[in-house]
Amino acid sequence: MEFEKTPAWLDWHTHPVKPRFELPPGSVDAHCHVFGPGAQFPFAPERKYTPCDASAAQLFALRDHLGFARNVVVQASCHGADNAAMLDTLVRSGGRARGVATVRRSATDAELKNMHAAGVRGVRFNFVKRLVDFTPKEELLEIATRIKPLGWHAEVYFEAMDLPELWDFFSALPTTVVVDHMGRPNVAKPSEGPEFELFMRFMREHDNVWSKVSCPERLSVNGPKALNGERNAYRDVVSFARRIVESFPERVLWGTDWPHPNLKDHMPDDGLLVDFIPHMARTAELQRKLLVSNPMRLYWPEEQ
Ligand code: 0GY
Repeated sequence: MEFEKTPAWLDWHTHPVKPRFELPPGSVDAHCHVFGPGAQFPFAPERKYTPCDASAAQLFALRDHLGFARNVVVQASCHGADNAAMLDTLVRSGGRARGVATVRRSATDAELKNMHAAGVRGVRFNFVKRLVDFTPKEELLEIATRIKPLGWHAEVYFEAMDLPELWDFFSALPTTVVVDHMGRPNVAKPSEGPEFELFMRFMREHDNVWSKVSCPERLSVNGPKALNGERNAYRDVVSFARRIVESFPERVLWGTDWPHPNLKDHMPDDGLLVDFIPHMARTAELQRKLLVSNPMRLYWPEEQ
């Protein structure tokens, strides 16, 4: 099928530099996506955007170029609940990728079992209104209850202003809960202020909650961009990410978010994005937890 990209869509960077930061051996890029290719894996009719293609082979080439050992491929909303492109990536990876799926109430136990065999270890619940239609919370809770015996977790995507409304629902989830992109703080506000403090309290009071300290390129308001050799990018995001990494070192994950859906302003150089890591995780010990031991514990527990 032929697809036309959303107007002003920004394609991923084709020639990222080599990061200067040396990733610890066995590092996991724990948040990335594949898009199609649309001709092979059509985008979902209910999608809110139409991306460029970003294939499994292109993801693996980036993994090798940057120096990651493994990937976690998160189902992108443009594929709805058709997980075929993501599952195909897991199978092609030869065990070097695990996945987070979108699952509807209608999924059968056999489908969940097949996804598990392919490498899925979580479901994603998306509350960002520009990306998905509303799903009733009781349906999500039912799904979370069904995936718990498989040892899967729930990954949740929401914006900071919606945390108060979602707090009780998240508290009721019976699994590990992974929050995307630090709960999307407004970094124009202080990292010690009430909005971000609420997120910190949420993590403090729920020891099953983890955070991806990812997407500085999406959150930054006025920091320098990871382009043109800038290895100290997105400085306005650093204090937020550092606070989480240093407060909850055992419950943080990092990912590139390649191929970076829906960026409006610029497309980062993924090599320079990797150089953001040592600004938030300042010691070798914190870096090893963030990039190796935490993602291995969550996505490859059988290797522990
Ligand atoms: C991300 C962020 C975004 C998109 C999606 O599934 C998606 O379409 O996650 C976004 O637009 O903020 O995590 O990739």
